[in-house]
Amino acid sequence: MYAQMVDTGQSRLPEPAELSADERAFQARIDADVKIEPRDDMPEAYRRTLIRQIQQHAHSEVVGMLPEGNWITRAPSLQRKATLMAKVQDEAGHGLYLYCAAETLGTSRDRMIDDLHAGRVRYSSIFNYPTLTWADIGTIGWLVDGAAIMNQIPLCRCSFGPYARAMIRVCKEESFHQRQGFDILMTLCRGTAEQKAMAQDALDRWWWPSLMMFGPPDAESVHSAQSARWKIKLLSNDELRQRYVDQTVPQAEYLGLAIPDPKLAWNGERGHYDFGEIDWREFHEVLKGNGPCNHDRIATRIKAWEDGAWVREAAVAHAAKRAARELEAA
Ligand code: FAQ
Repeated sequence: MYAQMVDTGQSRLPEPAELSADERAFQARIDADVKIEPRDDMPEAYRRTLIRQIQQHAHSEVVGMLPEGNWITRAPSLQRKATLMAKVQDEAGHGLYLYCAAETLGTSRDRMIDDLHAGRVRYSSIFNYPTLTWADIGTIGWLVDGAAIMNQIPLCRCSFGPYARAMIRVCKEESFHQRQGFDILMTLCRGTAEQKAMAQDALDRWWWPSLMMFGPPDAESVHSAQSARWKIKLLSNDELRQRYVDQTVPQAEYLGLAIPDPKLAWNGERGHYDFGEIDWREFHEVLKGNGPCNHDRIATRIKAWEDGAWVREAAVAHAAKRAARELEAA
């Protein structure tokens, strides 16, 4: 039995001798890089950790449509509008794959949505910030999708099969999103002084929240040790954040924009950029629901869900009629 497997949320991991035979056998499969599939036997804590993370990820994709959707009617050209619409639709698709992946673990879409609306589960902190100008749309593509790709590429190799497979397609699409964002910023940075200032202002507001996307520092990350052992997390929050800074700084230089961090400096000894202290109080406030847009985001999602009830009811009624017709024909 797996009953003794420790839950996540504790820093000390059990020694191999403390694990039951089933737990040791499960860990051996993980260590041998065998993918875990939905019908496989698995510890309850592994299942719960994945449901938590995958549904948080799914909710992030769907709530993440809101700040960008806000600009579809105001995109500066037909081409930009078409591209942004395609991107926002892609995010809905990512939510769909992820909800499906979570459902294979025994939860339901209705339950996950209910938990989101009741504030019982999280979505990424980044989507609680407002999109004030068109440059914010470029910056979300460049920085937010850039951070999402950095985090998700390792997830393509994570131990749970449906999550790993979903991530392959998601990462391909995120890569296109990142390029469309960078392209918007290139246009603005090569434009008038006012356009360049708009791009700099957007970078100033989104830089620090994008670093927070990777989660708390490793020393304070409650789930990391166990998730790493189970190969749900292949790189730590801090490792991914460092890689992201190293990758993004030259891109900002190419755009001619300044990263808003006076402590940012190349450290030749480490072979990485040093960067300033993140304001973790702000992160925790956003997680507590006190970010600039938390209330608005959830209220908008609830309204969309309620307004769409008739579509779901019609689909169910249609499926029932079709099933009845097929039964009659049989
Ligand atoms: N926001 O112990 P850890 C995207 C919570 S997709 C909110 O380190 P873990 C696409 C964490 O849940 C972006 N909460 O946790 C797009 C936990 O609380 P809990 C989403 C956060 O799970 C682009 C607590 O803090 N990506 O952007 C955040 O091991 C553009 C302790 O943290 C994913 O979800 C945060 N930033 O590591 C869409 C990727 N960070 O649950 C539209 C998959 C931490 O105990 C437009 N997820 N927390 O109540 C992951 O890789 C992990 O879950 C982490 C957190 C790395 C996010």
